Amino acid sequence: MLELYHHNLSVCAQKVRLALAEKGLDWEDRHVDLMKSEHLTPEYLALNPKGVVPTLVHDGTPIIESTIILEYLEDAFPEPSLRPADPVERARMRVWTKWPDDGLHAACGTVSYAAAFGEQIVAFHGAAALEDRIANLPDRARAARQKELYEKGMKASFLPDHIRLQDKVLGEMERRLADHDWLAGDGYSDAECALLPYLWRLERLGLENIWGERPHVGNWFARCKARPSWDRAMESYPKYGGHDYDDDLKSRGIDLWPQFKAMLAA
Ligand SMILES: N[C@@H](CCC(=O)N[C@@H](CS)C(=O)NCC(=O)O)C(=O)O
Repeated sequence: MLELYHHNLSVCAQKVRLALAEKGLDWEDRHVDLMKSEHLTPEYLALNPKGVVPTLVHDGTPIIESTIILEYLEDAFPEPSLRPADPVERARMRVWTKWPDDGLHAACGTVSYAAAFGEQIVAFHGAAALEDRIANLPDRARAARQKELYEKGMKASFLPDHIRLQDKVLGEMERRLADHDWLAGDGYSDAECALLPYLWRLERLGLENIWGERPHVGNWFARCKARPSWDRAMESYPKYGGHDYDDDLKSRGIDLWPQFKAMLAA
């Protein structure tokens, strides 16, 4: 049996949900409410000492780290394969799947917290409970970033570098997709699973203009969204608590693109 401890909006969990959907695997839903700090309970930390989602539990054995979970799913359930057969293309796929672990994920977190999450988490917890939550995060570098984001929001010192990193990855993607249909090999692979959620996050924050002049990325994104896996893993996935982080931005008519655009131009 496969159980996925995850959160509906978590990009890392979305990577795994996409792979599960592409492979046609069924799984039991174990939703971890990050807002309510369920990822920091002793029970969850026993499964995932890093205190993050996702965790895949396969027949009782927990597997952590979304990139490693993607590899695990390939090893445990090889068909249909999400790994190119050719060794060079397989290496290329792994370079793409490494991006989130090499800074893209932290960059996405920064942009998301600055744009929407930070304000929502502060409002939900209040100052004192928030201090506790930050103090309990196992990853201290992440805790320091979150603290600054709660305090400074769009003025956080590392925000410009983090939007620039996302821009750089999109630039690499555009170069590859200019003469290939897929990021690696000749079909949808774990490279797609690993990067699609980051584009969706940018889109949901109203920042899709970041690939406005990158038509090949835009076409690839549209093609990936047209696959049945997208709907199953992403779009029609249930909202927990009845609302999403971007509802607020939309209902308040907030457009953050001009500020991010200025950071990219600086
Ligand atoms: N390297 C980890 C990162 C996991 C991660 O950062 N998950 C986020 C959600 S996307 C999380 O659990 N955040 C909780 C928090 O920041 O307190 C992975 O790829 O699984």
